[in-house]
Amino acid sequence: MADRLIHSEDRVFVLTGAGISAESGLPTFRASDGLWAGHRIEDVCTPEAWENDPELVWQFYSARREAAEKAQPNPAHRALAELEERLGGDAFFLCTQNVDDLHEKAGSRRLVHMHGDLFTSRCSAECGRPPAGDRALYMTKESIARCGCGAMMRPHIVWFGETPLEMDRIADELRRATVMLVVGTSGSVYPAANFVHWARQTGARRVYVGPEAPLNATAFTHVVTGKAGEVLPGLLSIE
Ligand code: BJW
Repeated sequence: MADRLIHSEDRVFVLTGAGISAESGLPTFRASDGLWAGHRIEDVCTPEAWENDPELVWQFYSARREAAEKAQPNPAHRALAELEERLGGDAFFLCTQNVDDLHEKAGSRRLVHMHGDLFTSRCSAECGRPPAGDRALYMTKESIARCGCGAMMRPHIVWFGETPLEMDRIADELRRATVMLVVGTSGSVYPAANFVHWARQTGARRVYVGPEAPLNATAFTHVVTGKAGEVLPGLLSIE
């Protein structure tokens, strides 16, 4: 891009996906064969999977807890945290589809996890007790933690068919943004894949960064091809 992406008077909305954590060693969903231990990802990311086999679901999320615990933020996570610091106030907002905590580890503050949080669990019977921090690994059905009401605890994750979190706040921040930056997401999962269309209606500049064009590429004003950790640090200087 010839001009700087971000100017000091801009309000920036960032949407990140699994690709931003790839350079930290966490696999994306749709890369390679999209399988986990012989199961389709879709088969462990649905309420039906939980009903059929909570042990398998917890093995999947326990393995991901272990990997995310060890992972460190990469230059892309750090560049976004630095941008937030430089813009200050409420001129920066980060919406991540990721359930890892690499944005927090990098220092991001104004962020929401629209698909949930790997290190939180909640009552599977929705008894009304609030979600709680939980870093434990559950490899057998017997070991799965129980809520005070007696029901099994489930991962605090948004599965297919469930309602994403913080949608009102996300819509509000998108309405006010002058720049939308999308990083490392295939544009195949809704409603996140629609956010760029919402931003188009308000006239915001819409930039995608990733090694390949996403499915919704035509809705962007710019597509920057490259790995997030290599592209973002240079792209995010403010004019
Ligand atoms: C790099 C890189 C590097 C690599 N640097 N980049 C038919 C039509 C339309 C919609 C539907 C439909 N049927 C059903 C739906 C709705 C459904 C849906 O979208 N289904 C699709 C399969 C079509 N959506 C839902 O059910 C959602 N809920 C919903 O819609 O409720 C209704 C509602 C809406 C609005 C308001 C109120 C109510 C819920 C979706 C839940 C998604 N859950 C998951 C799993 C849980 C989280 C977890 O376990 O981690 O979320 S699925 C999975 O996909 C995960 C991700 O967050 C999400 C997106 O994946 P992402 O991040 O895009 O990863 P990849 O692997 O696809 O792409 C990685 C990208 O990185 C690639 O492009 C690479 O090129 C790139 N990359 N290296 C930068 N170094």
